[in-house]
Amino acid sequence: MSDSTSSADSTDPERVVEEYENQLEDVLADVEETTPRTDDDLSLELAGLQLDRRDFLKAGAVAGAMTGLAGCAGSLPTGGDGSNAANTGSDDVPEHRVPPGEHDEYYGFWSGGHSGEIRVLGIPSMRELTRIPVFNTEGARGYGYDDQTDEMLEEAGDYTWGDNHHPNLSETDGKYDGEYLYVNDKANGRIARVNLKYFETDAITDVPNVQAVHGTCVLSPDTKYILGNGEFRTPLPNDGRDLDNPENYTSLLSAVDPESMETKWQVKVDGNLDIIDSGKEGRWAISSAYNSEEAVEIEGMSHDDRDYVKAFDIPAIEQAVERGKYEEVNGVPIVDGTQSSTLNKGDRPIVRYVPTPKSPHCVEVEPNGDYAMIAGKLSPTVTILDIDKLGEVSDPADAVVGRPKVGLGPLHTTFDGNGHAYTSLFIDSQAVKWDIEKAVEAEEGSTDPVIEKIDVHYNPGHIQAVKAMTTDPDGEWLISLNKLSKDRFLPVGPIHPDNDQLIHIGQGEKEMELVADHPAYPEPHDCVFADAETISPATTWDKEDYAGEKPFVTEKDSGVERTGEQSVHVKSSVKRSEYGMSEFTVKEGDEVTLTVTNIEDVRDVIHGVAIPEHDVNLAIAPQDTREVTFTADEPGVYWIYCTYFCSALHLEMRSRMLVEPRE
Ligand code: K7E
Ligand code: CUA
Repeated sequence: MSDSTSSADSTDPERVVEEYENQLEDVLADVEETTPRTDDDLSLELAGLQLDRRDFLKAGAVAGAMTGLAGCAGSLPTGGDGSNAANTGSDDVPEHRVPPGEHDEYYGFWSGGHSGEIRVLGIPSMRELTRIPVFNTEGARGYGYDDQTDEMLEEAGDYTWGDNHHPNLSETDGKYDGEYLYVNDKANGRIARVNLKYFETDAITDVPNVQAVHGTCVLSPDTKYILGNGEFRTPLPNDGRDLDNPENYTSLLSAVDPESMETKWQVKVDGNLDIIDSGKEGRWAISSAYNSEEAVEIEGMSHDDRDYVKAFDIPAIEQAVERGKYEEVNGVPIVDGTQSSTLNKGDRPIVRYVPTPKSPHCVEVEPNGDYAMIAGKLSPTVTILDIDKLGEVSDPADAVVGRPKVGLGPLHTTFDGNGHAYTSLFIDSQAVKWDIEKAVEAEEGSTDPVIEKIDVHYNPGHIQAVKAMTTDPDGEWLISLNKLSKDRFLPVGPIHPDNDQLIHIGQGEKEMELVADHPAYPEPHDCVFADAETISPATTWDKEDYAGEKPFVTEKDSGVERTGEQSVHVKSSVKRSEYGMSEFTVKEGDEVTLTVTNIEDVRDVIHGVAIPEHDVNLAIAPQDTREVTFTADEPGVYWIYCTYFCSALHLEMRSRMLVEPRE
């Protein structure tokens, strides 16, 4: 096979690298030409730490590469022989394939990006177990088709899609409690909750006053809030004022109550907020941020050499809210956390602005809760923030205690619980493993803490080791969530799958080894893992969980009740292989509410209700009830059939809806 048009053809690794380097040099030359600066401009003195000029020029080039080159850069395939083979087969890599009939050790919850769904994988096998629709509608589960989920989506803005990036598991005492998963919608500024008893989305909140909820975390250790970063700066309120006065735009951090899903308070800050993670003690939440320039175009956004990470002092913010020091916009108290705010003067500022090299991407707090790692993105470094020092130092810059140089395009960091950090390098298409304490001791920009690098395919975003976001990670497995797959799989047209790669790290004392490639439907960003025992999904529904909201329809209850001149309520049970009624009659123009209960209590016997030409599609698990309301607007005979293959008589499992002409 040959491909003469694509410069991304990675079958010739040397050509790819050569081309990439040429392009990088071109960008470098551009940067030198178009932005003449003095050495003083380029040296960053932060907490006594310095980066050299070359790093920043390279970082400038990276900015171009992130948009221009990344897609065609790629990197060397693994193995010096240029083959695409993974380094499997080494003796100290445990079996990652799980034999038929056996279960995985971990649940992995993957964000689905702009597919709007959460995907559930078994780890280490990477087998996809199910998908949980969140912001999208989904036929197989009837999600968005029954009245309850349809209304939930409607009340959350009635958008047809979402873009979820950051799944977070609920915690009690700093441990995953297996109850809920929370996830952001970057597209429409929402946060959703997935109930892990039923693996079903049960609440979505449209967060007021923000567009683009991006970074999201729960406040450790007890999920007091779900914290969401409003990434895009907008006028406040965004009602037509200040259209072209960007200096009046603002970004907000929102705190959402995990039970009521109401937004309790918001904090406005300078610059754009990006990603967030919580310390382990419930006091600090740390956000990366870019565009301290507050520009509205790309050149301006990355003009300055520094940005500010925001460290939110949650109890101090709560106190400001209690004392009434806020303005209320659209029903939410908004506290002023900008640099000039009076709430940031005095001895307990509510937001600390920590200077970092420009445009950092992610923040991850390591398992001990001592340090937050801020990946440089445009700088080849990771900034290490000492979390305890945030409340002690008078100059927040003094909370920076390390800045190792790890490689080009550092985006996200993860941990094995044995003192090592692993950072994804978007430009280098590598994962780099480094020693945390060594990095704190080393000089700024030192490469000494770097232990090892491994190539990934291609261009990684998030990187996650098993349970890395807990106080007690397991090590062993690491996943690199790569944005591009290029030629790694059979071609499937121009929209390629992503490539999630499984890497063995053991307890961090061995070499990283690439174990498996897994194509992923676009576009996962992040994932989170829990021990299999942590999650206890129901195998059938408990009707008490919907008592008072929906009836439980038995065979005897099945029937048609006229509720108005033009409305009927049809109730039906369903079991193998029959509906409670083999037919029912309504009148043309009737609004029909159809309530169906699956009266079986055997696990995995699901029944469906599909009514052709009426867009009716229910999926009903054992002991569950679903309702749908629709209009029977054309007289005629309509066959109702079951969509789930439930028994040998599944095909014969039918009912008829007879729609009588209205006289
Ligand atoms: Cu880096 Cu939205 Cu977490 Cu994507 S974000 S990669
Ligand atoms: Cu019930 Cu098929």
